[in-house]
Amino acid sequence: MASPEEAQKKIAELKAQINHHNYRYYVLDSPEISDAEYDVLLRELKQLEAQHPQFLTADSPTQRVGAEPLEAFGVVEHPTPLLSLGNAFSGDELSAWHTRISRLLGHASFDFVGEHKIDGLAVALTYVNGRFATGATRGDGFRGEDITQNLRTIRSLPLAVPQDAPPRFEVRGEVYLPLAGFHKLNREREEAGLPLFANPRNAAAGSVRQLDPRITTRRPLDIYIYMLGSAEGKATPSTHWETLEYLKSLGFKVNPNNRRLDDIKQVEDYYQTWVEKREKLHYEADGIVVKVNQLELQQRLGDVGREPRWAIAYKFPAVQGTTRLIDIGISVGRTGTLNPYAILEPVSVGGVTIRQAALHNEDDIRRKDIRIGDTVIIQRAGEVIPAVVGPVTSQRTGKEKEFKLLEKVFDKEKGHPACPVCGSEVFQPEGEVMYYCSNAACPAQAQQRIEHFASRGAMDIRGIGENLSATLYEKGLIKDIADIYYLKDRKEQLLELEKMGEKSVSNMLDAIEKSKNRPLARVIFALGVRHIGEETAELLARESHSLDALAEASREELMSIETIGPKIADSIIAFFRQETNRDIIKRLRESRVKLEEKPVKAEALPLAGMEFVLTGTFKTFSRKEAEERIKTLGGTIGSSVTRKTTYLVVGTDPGSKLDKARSLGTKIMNETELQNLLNQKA
Ligand code: 5U1
Repeated sequence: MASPEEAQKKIAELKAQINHHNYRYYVLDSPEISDAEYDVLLRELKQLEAQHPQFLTADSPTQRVGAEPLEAFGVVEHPTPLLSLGNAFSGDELSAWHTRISRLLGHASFDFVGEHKIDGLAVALTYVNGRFATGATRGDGFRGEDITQNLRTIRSLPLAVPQDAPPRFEVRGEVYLPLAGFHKLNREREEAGLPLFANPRNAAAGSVRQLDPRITTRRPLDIYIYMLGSAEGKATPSTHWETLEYLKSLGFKVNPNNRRLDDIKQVEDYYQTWVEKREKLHYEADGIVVKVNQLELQQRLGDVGREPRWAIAYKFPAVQGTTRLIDIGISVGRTGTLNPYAILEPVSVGGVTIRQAALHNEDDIRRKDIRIGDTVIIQRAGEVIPAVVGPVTSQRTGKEKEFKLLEKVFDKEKGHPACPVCGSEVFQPEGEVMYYCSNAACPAQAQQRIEHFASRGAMDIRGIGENLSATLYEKGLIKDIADIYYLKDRKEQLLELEKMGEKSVSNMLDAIEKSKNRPLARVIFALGVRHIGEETAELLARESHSLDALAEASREELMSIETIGPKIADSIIAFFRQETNRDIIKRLRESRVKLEEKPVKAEALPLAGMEFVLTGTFKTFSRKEAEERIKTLGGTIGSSVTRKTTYLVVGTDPGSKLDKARSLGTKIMNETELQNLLNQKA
């Protein structure tokens, strides 16, 4: 054990460090260290304070829940504090918690509820006389920020609840950004040269804590409610599980993965199930939350510090590892961006050997102070490319080198920084963080443009993935995207390619043929115009109705479209001005790719006025495809079942939406019925 003097010094150091990281995490939404590293610091402080209680002060970060609310928002006083959770990092720690509470409860019998601990932003919502009145962040646990207007933009948050709800009550839950939305947002930010969000929590927090709710509304945020904070004037259930059911009946979105669990063995099983399946979730979760089910027993157990004794977060093992950053390489992206990536000493993280990881851009590297030679923390999440979280500065030797992109790509013979693939000059547009290769015909860009064109969100040509697009390009079978539609004349050469038999060639050619009728928005997105993501492409398609009209639009005309600013307008104009791009479009038209769409009055469409909500997975189409077809026929897509919903479309493994639809008497249809309806109305 450390001497009292050493402990006092270390406690002061840890407090300063943790306060700094709290500020970065809660206030700036821009952490410098991983959650796992933060947990280590906090644990060390807690341990030292437990061993030397004379140094425990009220202002210690172990006694706080979050950070000061931002002044820019109004401040909301929480009627009862928003607690945070103690952690268990192993089965032994969970078992110790169980023993502790069993003893405190005099071995009364009780059961548990298991929930997912979602990586999002904790919020408290107050309803008065049936209406959503106030929404607040946790803040420091006592006072949070008033984010009512921004929360109103979340479509799964009920703005009104049934008449028989308590006249005044508060619920608590987690606002989160689904992983697909998080990756899309970061892709768009990368293309727009904006700093990236480190994780879905920061992206959700950054989206909710926008002073302009119009920005929040464009982010696909969602919310799960996980408890009733308080309720006045009405009796409420006596167990947590029944409370969750009750909250569902009031119209709140409650996580369908919650489970009532009989005993601690079932808690362990629930945990193990999700350790194995967590990568399949549509959100990021860093553990499970275990709660004592009986509310009366929760009361008896009470709180310790700012943490309830009746609940604990049982954390998933971190999918993180540390290794040495040998060097930083540069790859060239589809739009010509020079993308730094980490070259690592191979390390096994969660059973997968990692040799390379994403580093995003030079600003990000500098902000995180990552240096070549550093020991770095690597994180794997879901299917995505592993990322470097940050350096372990305590392991520095002094020999680490700062990374400078322009020095890295400097070509001595040419006397200037050059693209590492084609040797052309590089440039950095004003106000952007990325550097670009100036050669539109750069082979790295050309090959990735083909891959992007064929990708799922674009023309969705099954079969032409990363590997095949590279082979087709390298073998000279296609040199640009228009050549894809002339592959049918090169069947012999296709059959000579490795792993390409009659069947796969014919499947690929069928998929190419089918892609000719994709909606105009997809074609615009597929062209890969810089700064044009899927949403902007949809907007441009709605406004222009044809690729020709878009190509001919002036800067002023483009900028008169809502949300199109000078950067996007200039990018569109520059794209269509290029001779090579005009030639590509000409050949797309000659091969009968649909480049226009008839303007149709929305109210005249066959599904006008109908709202569809989809739940579960489908066999014959992806959810995106189904949504697109519904929208093309004038229907709208809802994210949750409300009284406005016309149909709930149910696939396999439907979520809680099915219960909600049944309780509201909403019409329910299966996949085949939807197919029939769409075919009949098309
Ligand atoms: N699912 C869930 N997440 N979560 C976070 N439940 C839950 N409960 C919490 C927190 C902080 O706190 C209560 C136990 C007080």
